[in-house]
Amino acid sequence: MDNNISILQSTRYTYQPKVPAMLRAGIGNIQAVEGNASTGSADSRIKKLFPKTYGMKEVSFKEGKSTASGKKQVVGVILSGGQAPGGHNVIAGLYDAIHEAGKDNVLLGFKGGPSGLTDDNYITLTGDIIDQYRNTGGFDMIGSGRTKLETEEQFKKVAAVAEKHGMTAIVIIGGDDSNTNAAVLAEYFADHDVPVQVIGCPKTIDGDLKNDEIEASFGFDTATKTYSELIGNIMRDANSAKKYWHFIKLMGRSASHIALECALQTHPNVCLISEEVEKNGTSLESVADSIVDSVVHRAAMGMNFGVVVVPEGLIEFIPEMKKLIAELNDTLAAKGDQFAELESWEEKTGFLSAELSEESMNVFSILPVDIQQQLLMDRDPHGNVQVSRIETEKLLATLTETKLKALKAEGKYTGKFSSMTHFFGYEGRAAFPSNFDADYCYSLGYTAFLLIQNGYTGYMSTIRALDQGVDAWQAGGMPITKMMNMERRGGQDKPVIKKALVELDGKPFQYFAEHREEWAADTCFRYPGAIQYYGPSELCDATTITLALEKEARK
Ligand code: FBP
Repeated sequence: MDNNISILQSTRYTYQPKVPAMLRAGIGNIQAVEGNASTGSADSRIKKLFPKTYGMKEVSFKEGKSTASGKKQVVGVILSGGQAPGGHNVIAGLYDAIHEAGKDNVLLGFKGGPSGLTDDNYITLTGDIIDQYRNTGGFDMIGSGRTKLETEEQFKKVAAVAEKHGMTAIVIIGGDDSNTNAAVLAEYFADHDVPVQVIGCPKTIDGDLKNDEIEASFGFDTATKTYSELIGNIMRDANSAKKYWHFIKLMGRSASHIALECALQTHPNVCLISEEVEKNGTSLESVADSIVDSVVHRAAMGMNFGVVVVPEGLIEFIPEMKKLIAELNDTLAAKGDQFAELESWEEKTGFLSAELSEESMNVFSILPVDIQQQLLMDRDPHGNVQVSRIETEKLLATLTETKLKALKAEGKYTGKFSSMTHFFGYEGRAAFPSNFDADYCYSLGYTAFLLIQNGYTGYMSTIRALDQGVDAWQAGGMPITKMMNMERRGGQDKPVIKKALVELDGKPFQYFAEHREEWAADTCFRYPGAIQYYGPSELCDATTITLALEKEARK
C-alpha cells in the first residue's frame, strides 16, 4: 500500500470515463461534417480584427470513414487561468486520441500556463505521467497561469518554440480570457503563415463560458456540488445550534451561476443574484436592507439564525460600486505606476480624490478601509478586479449588524444577531471531478484532437446535448470568434469572449425567484451531501439543477 495515495485517488485512476457513442467508433472511423458559416458577433470590429478566422464553418463529428490527415502530430497543451476540476482529463482524452492516431505522435505539456509556451518550459507527456493524473482534480500535472498572450513579441516567441519542436498544434484549456488568447493566437498564426493550429477547450468553474454551443464549461458541476455540500453542512449546523447567521461568499468572478446553482441545491434564506441587483439598480444600502428584512422577519418567528449566499462578483454589479470600480480601473491603468509610488494611505486617498468623480469618491469614502484597500489591489493580467479578495460577505454582515442595532434602538427589532462569514472558492476548484466532469472533459480532449487532425484552427472543442445521457452527447467544434465581442479592459476596447451572465428570464432564475420567499421565511434547507463517485447512476451521474431546468425550458 502506498501511504501517499488515498484509496479514492488510486481507485479513480482506474475509472474509465464514459464517452459519447459517436466517439467510440475509433479515431479512423470518425468523420468531420461542416455546417453553416458562423457569423456570431454583432460588433463589426470583430470581423475586422479577425479577417482570417472570422466566419468559419461550424463542425460536428459523426461515425464514418475519417478523411483526416495521417501526418505526424506534435501537439502542445497548456492549462490556463483558474483551476477547474477535470483539466487533467482533458489532457488524458487528448493524449489517448493522439496516441490512438499514431504511435509516433507527441504531446508536450507546457508548464505554468501561457508563459510556459513563450518560455519553452515543457515536459513530454508520457503514458506513465498521464496515468498518475487520470480523473483527479487540480492542474498540478503541468500547472497553470494567467499570462495574457497579446503582443507580437509573445506570438513570435510561441511561433519559434513551435518551430523548434516541430509542433503542429496547440491546445489551450481555459476560460473566456484564455480562449480569447487562443483566438488571437490562431489569427496571428493564420495571418503569418505559421503552420500551427490552435484549439481551445471551455474551462471555468464560473459557468460563464456558455452559449448555444457551449452548454456548460467544465468544472462548474464539481465545484457547485462541492460548495453545495459545504453549504448544506453549515445549514445543518445552523439549524442545530440556532444561533448564527452565516454569510457565505461563493466564487464566480462575474456571473452568479455558481450562487444560483448552489441556492437551487440547498435553499438558503437569502441568495443575492448580481444580475438582478444590476437590473434593478439596487444600491448597497438596499442590498443590506433586503438582508435585514429577512433577519427581522425570521427573528419575529423565533429564528435568530439563517444562511445568506453572496456571489463574489456582486460588488461589481451594485450600480454605484460598478461606477467606482470602472473609474478605479481606468485610473490604475493610466496612472498605476504613479499611484504605486505613494507611500502613505493619506497620500493614496488624496490622489484618488483628485482622479475620481465626486460621486465615486463619496462611495469610496464610506466603505470600510479594508474594502477600500481590497478594491485597489492589483488587477489580474486581463484587467479583472480580483473579486475573490474583496470581502463582500464581511461588508454585508457588518452593514446588516449596524442596521439591526439602529432598529433595536428604535424598538423595531428584538431578536439576537450574531454572524459568521465564510468564503468558498478554492475549496471547489481542485476537487476530484464528478463523473460528469470526468466524462465531459475526457470527451472534450478527445474532440480537440479530432479538430486538429481534421485541420481546424481557431476553434473551441464542443460537446453538446449534455442534458442527455453520455451516449447521446455530440462532439464538434465552434469558431471562437463567433463568441467574441468588444469590451473595455485596462482602459482600452479589446476583443474578448462574451461572458454569459445569469438570464433573469431563464428557467433556473425563474424557479429560484418563485421559491425564495418560502426559503426565506421557513427552514427549508436541503442537504445535498458529498459528491458520490460510485453507486447507482442517478446518484453518481446526475448533473446540475441548472442544466436540468434549462433542458425543461427547451421542451
Ligand atoms: P477562470 O475564469 O480562469 O476559470 O477563473 C475563475 C476563478 O476561479 C474565479 O471564480 C475567481 O474569482 C478567480 O478565478 C480567482 O483567481 P485566482 O486563482 O487568480 O485567485
